[in-house]
Amino acid sequence: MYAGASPIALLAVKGNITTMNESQVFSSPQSGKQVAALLVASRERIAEKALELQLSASPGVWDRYGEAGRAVGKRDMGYHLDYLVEALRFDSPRLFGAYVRWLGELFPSLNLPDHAVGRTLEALGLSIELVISPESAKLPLALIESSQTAEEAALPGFGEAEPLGQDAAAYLRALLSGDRQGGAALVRALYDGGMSLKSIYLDIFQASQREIGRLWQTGVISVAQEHFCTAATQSVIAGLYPLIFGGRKNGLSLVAASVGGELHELGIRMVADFFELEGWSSYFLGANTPQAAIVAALRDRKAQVLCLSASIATGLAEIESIIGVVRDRFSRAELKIMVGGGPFNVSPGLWSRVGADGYASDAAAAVDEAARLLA
Ligand code: B12
Repeated sequence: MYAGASPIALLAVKGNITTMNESQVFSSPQSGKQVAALLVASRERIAEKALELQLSASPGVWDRYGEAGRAVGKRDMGYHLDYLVEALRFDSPRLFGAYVRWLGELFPSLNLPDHAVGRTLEALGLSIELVISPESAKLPLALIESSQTAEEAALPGFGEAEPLGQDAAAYLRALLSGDRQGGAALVRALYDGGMSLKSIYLDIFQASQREIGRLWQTGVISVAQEHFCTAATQSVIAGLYPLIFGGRKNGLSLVAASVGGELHELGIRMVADFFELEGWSSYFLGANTPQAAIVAALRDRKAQVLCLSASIATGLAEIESIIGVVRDRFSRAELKIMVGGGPFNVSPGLWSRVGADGYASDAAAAVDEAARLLA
């Protein structure tokens, strides 16, 4: 799709378009948040222009993809821009670096050549410069450039999976062959054989879900298989609930949710279940939860802790927003707010920049962090 777009061709195209847009005047913003707002306001134009640059730089290459290919190309440019915006908004070059690394793993499965990521970012950078002015574009261009350094490329990206243990591999094999009962039986056998529920969650469910992500990203399994496996694991987890719920309570209560727009819910569900195992009363709201519902739940449950999850960086602004809303209604002394999920795992310190009190990399660490915050 991107083959044939040479940097020289892109520069030539840039020359033409710069002349066309010279009349645009924007102020020169200081902060990442301000530049992010400019990019959001011009999202459509930037995506359109970036695609145009790519098409002009490689004439003929895109013809075979037709209008549908053009629409997909523009949509994807929008996604790249969204990640850049979040990295700017939260002052996290690491976030965009991880995204670019993730693209590098995704593109080969779409049969795109090695240089496709670089060319895509180049077109995006030029387009930003043209649409929002060279002065305002300095920060995003620096971010794009830094995302391609060898140092960034060596850091972990999104969704990287650890090598699977034997049991997790067997569980995943069962699910990928469509055998949900087999997967459930295997988990039951592991439990009866002495594996703790926490190990089952982290070493079997979490490990296999992350591997599923990698298999989807690299084009090995279909979206249907990913959906099936996720649904199957949710039902296997539900089968374990008699072992988890109904134990002694410690009088503490938490609300756990994925924020609006965020459809991933298994990670935050696991977090809620680990609290439950430690005697907390958990109130798990699932995916895509509206702000008002979170506030109401906190009030009804008299919760001491709120756990918010984001698996994709585009949920970060919503996390920051709901934290602001909650802070207006509950004092820091009465409620602690914790965040977690993929973006927080790849970008150290991001948790504090969205306004949270704490963060943990997995469900086990989440319970410890809550205890530390309440102590
Ligand atoms: C299943 C899945 C989906 C399902 C989710 C269904 C569901 N009911 O949950 C569906 C199909 C909806 C989905 C959609 C998408 N997905 Co998806 N998905 C996954 C997958 C394969 C598994 C998620 C999961 O269950 N993980 C297992 C849990 C246990 O891990 P976890 O979430 O990290 O949670 C642990 C910790 O992070 C931490 N934690 C999590 N939350 C919190 C909160 C607090 C407070 C604390 C303290 C800790 C904490 O504790 C958890 C337990 O230990 C992941 C792969 C992966 N690596 O996770 C991709 C993945 C997250 N998805 C990905 C993508 C790209 C998407 C889509 C954009 C795809 C698309 N083009 O539409 C959409 C986005 C939808 C949206 N708006 O949210 C990418 C994200 C990469 C990136 N660049 O950001 C991943 C990484 C896949 C990949 N390898 O490429 N997805």
